[in-house]
Amino acid sequence: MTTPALLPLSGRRIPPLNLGPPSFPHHRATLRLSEKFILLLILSAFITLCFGAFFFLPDSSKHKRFDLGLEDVLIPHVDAGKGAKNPGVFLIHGPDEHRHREEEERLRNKIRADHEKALEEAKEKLRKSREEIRAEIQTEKNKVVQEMKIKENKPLPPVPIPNLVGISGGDPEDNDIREKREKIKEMMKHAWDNYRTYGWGHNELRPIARKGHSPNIFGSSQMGATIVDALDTLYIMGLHDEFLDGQRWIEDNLDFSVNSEVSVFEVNIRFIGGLLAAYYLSGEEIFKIKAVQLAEKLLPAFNTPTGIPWAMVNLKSGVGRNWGWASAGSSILAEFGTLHMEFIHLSYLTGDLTYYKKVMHIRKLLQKMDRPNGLYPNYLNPRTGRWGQYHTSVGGLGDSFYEYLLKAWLMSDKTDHEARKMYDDAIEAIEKHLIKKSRGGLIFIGEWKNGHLEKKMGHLACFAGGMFALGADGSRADKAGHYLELGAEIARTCHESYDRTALKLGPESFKFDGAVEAVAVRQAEKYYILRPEVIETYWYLWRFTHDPRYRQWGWEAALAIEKYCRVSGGFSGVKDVYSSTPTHDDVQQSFFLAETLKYLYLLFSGDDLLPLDHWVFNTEAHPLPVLHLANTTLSGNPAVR
Ligand code: DMJ
Repeated sequence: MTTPALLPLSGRRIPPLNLGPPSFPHHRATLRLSEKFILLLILSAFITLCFGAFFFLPDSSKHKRFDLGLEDVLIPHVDAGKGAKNPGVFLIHGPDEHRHREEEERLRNKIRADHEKALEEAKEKLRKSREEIRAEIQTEKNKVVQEMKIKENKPLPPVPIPNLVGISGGDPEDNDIREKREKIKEMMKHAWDNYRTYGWGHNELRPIARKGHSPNIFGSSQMGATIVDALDTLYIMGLHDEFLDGQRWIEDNLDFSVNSEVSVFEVNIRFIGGLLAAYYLSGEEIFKIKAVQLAEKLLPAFNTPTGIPWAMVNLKSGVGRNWGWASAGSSILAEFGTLHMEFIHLSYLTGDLTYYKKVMHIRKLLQKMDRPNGLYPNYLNPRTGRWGQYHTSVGGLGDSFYEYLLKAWLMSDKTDHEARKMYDDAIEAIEKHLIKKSRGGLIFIGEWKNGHLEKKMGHLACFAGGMFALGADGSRADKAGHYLELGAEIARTCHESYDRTALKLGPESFKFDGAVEAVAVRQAEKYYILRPEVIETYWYLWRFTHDPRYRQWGWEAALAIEKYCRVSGGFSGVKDVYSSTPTHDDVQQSFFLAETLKYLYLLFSGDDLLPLDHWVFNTEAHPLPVLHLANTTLSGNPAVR
């Protein structure tokens, strides 16, 4: 869970994209191709000639020499040494000479015939009209495209679909709760319908300008990020027409063969995660096929000296690189450490262990490394395999790495003990060095920078309340109660960060400095961009405790979003949560539909909707089923047994 959308990127410009079905070169390009084609033919005739000549040339090692212009032929003769002035080379006459002349003649004729044939073919091509040549080229190209399509749409091997429990329902018995849930559904409709009207196919929506929007994490192409991210929320809310609409767009338009440089992490959590969840919920093969096609496009990012992937990859060329702002050319912990869940599912569904191996390689590498104070720094150089700056955080740049360790264990039906141990060790170190109590009694998670604790907590770090609660069961030394309590404390602190603002919406980050507690100080930290983490934590705490305060806090947040972020063209972030007259940032983030509204909907649903012992939510709130597999063998999948 990082904030690359908000961080400066090295400003390389990306050329505009050519979308839609595979395109063919326009007229001028085709003419150039035909000319090249003719030249090639002539060249091939020439090469044939040379090849023939070369093939039948005398072998110099044996001093064989054909002088095609002479009557006499000089060839070696094994018996011809005695009395010779020049041993090894003799003039040959008689029956031998006759046989050699015949042989020579035969070879000459063959070379001549081959040569003439090649020239004839070239002339034949030259006689053809430009149109005919163009048509031939086109036919060849169509054939190649056709073959590629057949390959791309090849059905994937059938695998046993895990037990899918609770993909609908969750109707609350209580009237008041049912009404609240309906209200959240209406908010989802408002966000979706406006995106449908004004931003369809674009990655996100500008609800005030009423047009499409695309942050740089999705590159320069229109990949319909909001559609893919929103699908499973639409599904569980029972918005089936909208779901089908999205499915049709994906079938007809979602194309990954584009010259676009995207964030590997963001595309993984939003697109692959979204497509996999949509596949599991609906059973529609197209989502699985698209997820696998996209994953193939991400794989070149792993071609680094260490196997730690680049942050970005060009989907067409496969060229990868890192963010310009990252310490010493490093990759980011929360990015390369947040691939595990999706990649394990890809291996499960395809029977191809490539994905599994990529993420396990990352894990093994991290396991071997020294960690200052037991903490994982946020930066790792993919060329040298060394840590960059010693900055550790449970918020941006670090967050979802810890989340995925815990969820790898849960998703493996609690058999991936290695992941659980790494999680437990990491959390112990975090608790020791990063988690503190403020003067006013609020528990917060600070950030560790070069041996110094910064008493600042990001909105992103608020997800950790839910993570601690989720990881309580199964924790070391019977500390379940402790971790559930810690989760509740984080939820309380994050609620305070909302409650101490004019809009009752939380700032991007807040400080604990002297008299200042849970409040943003710098102007640049006062915005709220429809983020989900605090509501996510309320939901997990609700599921584990059923304490009504979490529903109450969630409802407060929903009302504030409705009041200050809703505009007639959708929902927008706000620039200053401490100002009672908010200015909008005019972006409806795709995670608002994927996460914020989904967690709110689940908060007002019964626990039978997507129960946590059967489903694990990826960091973008896309539910993936628990796989009942052995830790390292993926033995549930017959294709890889
Ligand atoms: C989401 O894309 C994911 O939750 C990610 O892990 C972090 N940031 C956003 C939401 O704030």
